[in-house]
Amino acid sequence: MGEIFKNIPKIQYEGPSSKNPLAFKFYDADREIMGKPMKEHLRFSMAWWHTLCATGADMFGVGTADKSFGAEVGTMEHAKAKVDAGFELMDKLGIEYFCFHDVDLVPEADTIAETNARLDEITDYIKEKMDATGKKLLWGTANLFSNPIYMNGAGSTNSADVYCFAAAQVKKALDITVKLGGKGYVFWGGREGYETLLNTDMKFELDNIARLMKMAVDYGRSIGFDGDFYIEPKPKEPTKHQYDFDAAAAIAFLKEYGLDKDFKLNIEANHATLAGHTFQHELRVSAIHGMLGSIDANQGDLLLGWDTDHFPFDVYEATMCMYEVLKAGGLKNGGLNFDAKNRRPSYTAEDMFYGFILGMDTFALGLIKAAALIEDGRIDEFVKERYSSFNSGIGAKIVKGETNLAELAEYAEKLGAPELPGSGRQEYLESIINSVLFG
Ligand code: XUL
Ligand code: CO
Repeated sequence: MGEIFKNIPKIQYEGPSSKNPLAFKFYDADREIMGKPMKEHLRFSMAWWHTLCATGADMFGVGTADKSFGAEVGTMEHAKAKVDAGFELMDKLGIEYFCFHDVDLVPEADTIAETNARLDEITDYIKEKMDATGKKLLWGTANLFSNPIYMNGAGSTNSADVYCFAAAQVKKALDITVKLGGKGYVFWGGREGYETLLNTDMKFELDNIARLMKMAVDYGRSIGFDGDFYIEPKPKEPTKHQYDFDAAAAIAFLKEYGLDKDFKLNIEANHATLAGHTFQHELRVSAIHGMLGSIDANQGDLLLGWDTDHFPFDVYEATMCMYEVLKAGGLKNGGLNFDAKNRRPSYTAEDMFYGFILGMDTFALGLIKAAALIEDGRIDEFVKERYSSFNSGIGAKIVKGETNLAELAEYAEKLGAPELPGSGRQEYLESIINSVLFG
């Protein structure tokens, strides 16, 4: 197969003053930030589904982008053409990782046996390309939401037969993830939830989802999967209420069912805002539980109420994301997966590259600015100082667990009334952010 993106050169770093649309302005892969090259902090990944499959079709119209890559859509030739296109795109952008759902790779057949045979064939082809180029699989997953059989969920379905079909897909997706050396396996429960409690046994569904995950862990470990399992929280869409609503709900679920040793979270920016949280909030919740695993790097449109999956553009958000990542000690097995797509009117091949250049530059800037914020130190210092009343005296006794309610009540009575707790200084802190970002 010859070159697919013929008018796109290898994208180079040209620096902030460059006006070349096909160049990086901020992403300089080998530049060291806090002792590590940018590319190792960021571990960018291409999402097979948006990049190689999605054409921009929506509820009101067909696709606008041609993703046939010179082959007939729905054939194995097309599946291979997508591999060729994906590896060329990763090479031209200097992206080292990719992620997929099983059915992103091949057209789903009428039987699971035939689909699996197709997956064997395509992953042989992908593996050859990986060996030749050094590209790596960040994570794999099974699509347990598109097929009509999953209308009532997969792990949460009311049908034992459908549950087994889901199990078969998870098993195969794990097989190919291991075959391709992936260090992550994602569960995104788009249809694991309910439309109405009038027909739903919530406890039973939660138990069954946990059983499926437990079996996935047992199977994965038995075939040598030594990476992380991830839950990717999302509050709604397509299902009205999804059980993995947000990071806190997902962590509570994992702990309740004893899955927290094998699972971490894959936090998606657009899912965070759909849950009524900031991206940073979801990252912080994950990090404080030691469960910040990987990130789906995108951005929602806050004026729209759904998962728009924009390529990231908001440097403030990217900065606070990378601030959390740096503070958490980095992403180990995880990375920044662009679960992002071009807008429907941006339908050309060039637009695909502009999307990634935008996202990669936004996160490069975020990384540079997050490191600058940490090195500046004023925010950390303020937060430390804000809780300093717990460093000594009665505060230290509380933290050490060396007191009780009666002693604290006696202390309060003696005090009469405490002073106000000190200004939160939000506006001052926000202006530090601006001066570090733009100073
Ligand atoms: C859907 C979504 C998924 C997951 C993988 O909102 O984010 O593509 O990332 O299933
Ligand atoms: Co996602």
